[in-house]
Amino acid sequence: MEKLKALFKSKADILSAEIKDIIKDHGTKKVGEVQLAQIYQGMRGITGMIYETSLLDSEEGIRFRGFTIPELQQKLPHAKGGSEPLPEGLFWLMLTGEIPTQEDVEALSRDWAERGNTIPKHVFKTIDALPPETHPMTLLVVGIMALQTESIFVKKYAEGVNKKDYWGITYEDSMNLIARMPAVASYVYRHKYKNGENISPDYSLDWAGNFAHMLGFDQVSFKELMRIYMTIHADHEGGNVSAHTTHLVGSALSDAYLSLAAGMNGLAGPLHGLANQEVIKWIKEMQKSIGSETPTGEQIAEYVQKTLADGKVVPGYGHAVLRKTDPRFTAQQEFAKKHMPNDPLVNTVWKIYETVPPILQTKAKIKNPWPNVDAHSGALLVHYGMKEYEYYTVLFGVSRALGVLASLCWSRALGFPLERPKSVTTENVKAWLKGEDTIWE
Ligand code: CMX
Repeated sequence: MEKLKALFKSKADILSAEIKDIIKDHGTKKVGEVQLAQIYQGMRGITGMIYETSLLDSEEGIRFRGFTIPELQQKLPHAKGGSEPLPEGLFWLMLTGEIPTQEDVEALSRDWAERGNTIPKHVFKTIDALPPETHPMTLLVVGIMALQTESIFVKKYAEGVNKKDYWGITYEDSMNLIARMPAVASYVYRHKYKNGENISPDYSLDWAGNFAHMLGFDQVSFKELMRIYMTIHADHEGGNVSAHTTHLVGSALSDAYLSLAAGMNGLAGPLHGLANQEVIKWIKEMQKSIGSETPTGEQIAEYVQKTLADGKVVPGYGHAVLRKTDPRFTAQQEFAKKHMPNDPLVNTVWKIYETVPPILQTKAKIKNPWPNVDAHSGALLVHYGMKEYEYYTVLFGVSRALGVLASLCWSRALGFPLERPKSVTTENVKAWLKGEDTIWE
């Protein structure tokens, strides 16, 4: 058994035993109260799941196994000559809780390169069969679904596998799927925007570097961008739509392919990952409406007011949990300061950052006026010439696969059961308010 798999199993066995004791000794402890409004309003603030790979603090943002993004930039191994963390290292960390060595990460790069090299032809044919106007996220999901023919979990389950072994076949499916995501995602890009002229993989590169290469962007700093991009978008604890959906669908013992595809469909919503395309679309529309590529703060403020008056959201701003500037936004801003400080679109993103929060702060109902991860990413991509903004969520998706599939491995290793919360009707609520229904008591 390879080192990562064996280490994961040993960690999972320890945690599994600890969880059994926690439930035995403390399983009846109350962990909070739920208000009626929370049930109607998207279950905000209700803790309802265990998710080991990352944890979100509303003030300081995401920590992956306790490490902040700046800490990951410092501690995770880098590519030769680079300074951004390799996403392979983050995956290792999420799966084991340990920072890997350079050697570990290089071995994982090679492992993913080998696994990524074998994609059946029908996957590409299935993508080809869809009409040209198909959204790239739909193409990605269709590609993942077509890959499901390769699921080891499905084959072993049909043969009658012992439930103690679910973890291993979920791990194999997850590793294979992650390894193949860059090839499928870059196929989607080249198919839709570059006349189907595909670029052969260069498996001497790391996972993100090879992805950049297959997309057709071979600049050294674009590869660095992909490394940090794939790292910071990977995970955001368990309750966000893509993570929670993957977890929920996986709890039915749907394999990694089915579960990730479901999560990706959630990521494709404009209030979640699709916001990254919406940000650039919104900026382009603003520039057009104002008649300037470099609008002033006042012009931006006026356009924001118009967006709000039209009953639309300002994309890239606000968050269900965060209450400060998203550190993933800050990481991208730092990258831009280093690589493209004078880029006009990037400068506009920074001007929007100065302008939008004070306006949103005046709207009491908006709980977080600060930018999230999606407010910055598009401008970085445009800088390198990737202007097809409908594609941006696919990049987010490739990265998100790392976190949600690492978590899926944990869920199977810890033997988590089918997820099945209770729901009630408003008739129940009304009857309960009148004292005629005791459904919660
Ligand atoms: N612009 C305008 N209105 C906003 C807003 C924004 N950026 N953010 C929140 N609001 C509004 C909400 O629509 C809601 O209005 P209603 O009561 O009329 O429905 C109200 O403020 C309260 O919302 P909230 O409690 O502050 O935020 P939610 O937890 O309900 O929603 C989010 C969070 C992200 C969906 C919301 O802030 C939003 O729509 N932002 C813009 C879209 C976006 O950037 N999404 C990406 C998030 C990151 C990611 O997952 O990729």
